[in-house]
Amino acid sequence: MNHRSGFVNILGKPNVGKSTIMNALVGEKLSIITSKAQTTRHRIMGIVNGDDFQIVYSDTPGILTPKYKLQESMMNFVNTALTDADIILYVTDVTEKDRDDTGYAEKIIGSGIPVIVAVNKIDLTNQAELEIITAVLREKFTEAPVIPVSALTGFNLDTLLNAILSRLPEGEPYFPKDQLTDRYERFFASEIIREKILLNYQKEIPYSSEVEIDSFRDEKDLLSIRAIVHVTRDSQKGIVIGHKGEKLKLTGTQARKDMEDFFGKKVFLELYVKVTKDWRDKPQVLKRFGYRNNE
Ligand SMILES: Nc1nc2c(ncn2[C@@H]2O[C@H](COP(=O)(O)OP(=O)(O)OP(=O)(O)O)[C@@H](O)[C@H]2O)c(=O)[nH]1
Ligand SMILES: [Mg+2]
Repeated sequence: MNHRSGFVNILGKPNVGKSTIMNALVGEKLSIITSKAQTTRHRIMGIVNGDDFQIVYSDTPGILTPKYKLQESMMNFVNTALTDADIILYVTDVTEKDRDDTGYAEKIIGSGIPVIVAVNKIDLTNQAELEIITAVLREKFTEAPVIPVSALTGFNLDTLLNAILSRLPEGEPYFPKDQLTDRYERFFASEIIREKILLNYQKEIPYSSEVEIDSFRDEKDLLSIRAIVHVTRDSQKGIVIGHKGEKLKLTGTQARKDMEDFFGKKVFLELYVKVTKDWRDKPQVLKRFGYRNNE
């Protein structure tokens, strides 16, 4: 049989479990996961190889109506992913209420690209409810298989994988077969820190924070990393640092432990907090942080 290969772009509203699904399908924690919406801000590739296939997944930010430039850039990642997919894996979950207040499902259907719909988090519902949800989706996505899954328990991910494989176009691999992702170590280091910020802080702090890796030195037995947490306003700096620096210290310790697992090495991590006023709306700063905007 000929070799097959293609881009499977994972799209859907925030918090439905896109990143959890990609990590489960790839078998590595490439994307950070939290219970807060808008955890993913970039497009992150995860590559899975078989003897006769290569699947290039792209995890993307959740679809939303942008309110500031950072979110515009997040939606640019989504829009590109809509145009360069061989297969769109549209993820929804059993708790998503208004299934399409952005009108994006229509855009996906109208793209003419083969779609697979995954209904995630079925561990949170029962058969009767699930049947109602899938019926509504089948009515909307008439050409697409609608596959109930639980990324958390792994339930039915094999069916999802088979649906992907059966639609994968013929072609040579796009990436070397030992390559796992398109991102560098620095990116994963910054994301691991951001995950802990999402976890440890409430209200606007997670949405106002960005992590920049200031230096990343690989010293044989030790990774030495210095990172800056950028916040948008003066008042946020103290909150991030916390009383006697305890909160930032906790965040750093948690991040360091995860990094040691991820990189398989001892890590020395220094964290600083800096106010970079309104960074979320400044094109030059956003560019430095790895976001693109259509200007
Ligand atoms: N119960 C249950 N929870 C899940 C499942 N899959 C993901 N979650 C949880 O749902 C939350 C969101 O998961 P993510 O994978 O970060 O969702 P996302 O769609 O990537 O979210 P954004 O990046 O914000 O767009 C996390 O708390 C996950 O643990 C599932 O199958 N069952
Ligand atoms: Mg995500």
